[in-house]
Amino acid sequence: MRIDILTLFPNMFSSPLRESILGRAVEKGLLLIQTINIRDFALDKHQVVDDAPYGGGQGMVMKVEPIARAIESVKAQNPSARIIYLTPQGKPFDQDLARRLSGQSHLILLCGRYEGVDERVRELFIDEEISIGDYVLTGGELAAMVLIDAVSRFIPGVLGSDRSAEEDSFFNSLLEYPQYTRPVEFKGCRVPEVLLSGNHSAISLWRKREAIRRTSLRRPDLLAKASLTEEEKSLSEEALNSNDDCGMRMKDKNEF
Ligand code: 4FV
Repeated sequence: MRIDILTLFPNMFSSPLRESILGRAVEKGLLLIQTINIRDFALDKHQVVDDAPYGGGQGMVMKVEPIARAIESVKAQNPSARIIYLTPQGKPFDQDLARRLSGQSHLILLCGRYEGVDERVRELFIDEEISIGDYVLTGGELAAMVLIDAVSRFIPGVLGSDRSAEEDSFFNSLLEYPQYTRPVEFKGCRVPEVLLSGNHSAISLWRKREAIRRTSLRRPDLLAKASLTEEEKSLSEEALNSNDDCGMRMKDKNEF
């Protein structure tokens, strides 16, 4: 996948895209990421990229011309590239949207700053607006990184050969089941016996039940979206009444 990032702060992307899984994906050529500084497309002597809002009000607005030139420079190379603007006014980003975007060959991500971009950028150029959450960031750059990370995991070869993003949390929109590794006992908390049993059908049943229980306790909104089989539905009732969470006995946390 090719991703062009339009930003006023290209250096923000250097290290996150050089480390670990994403860094290796770039090295392996599975991800072609280019940052483009919008200020390079402000042709006046002072390379001005923002201005005061018409109608008054606080803050500044990003000017349409530098952004238009930057977008046209990339679209000239590939007219079919899909342009995404990261904004709190966009559709909520989630695993399904990440999976869908991973089917695109070329994304252009526009990162806003200040109060955002001139409305004509949206009207003339933007294909899709996406929000990573209902809070206000200082810029769209971190949102772009979140999107790149989540989408890249669906690209074959980005996750280790045996791993596919299809097995993750939110697979079937359920939260993940509890994970354990050595030591088998810590501060009186012992790994659930079933996980030590080697009985794989019992283990997957336990994991399914735990995923449903955790989802129904923490994110009932997700459970409503999950397509559960009758057996799974009965599991959720049963799961709600059982609880072998060692920590739970220690202190009540998280379940609100
Ligand atoms: C944001 C979000 C976000 C708004 C004003 C940048 C900031 C500033 N982007 N999901 N939440 N953007 O807060 O995507 O221009």
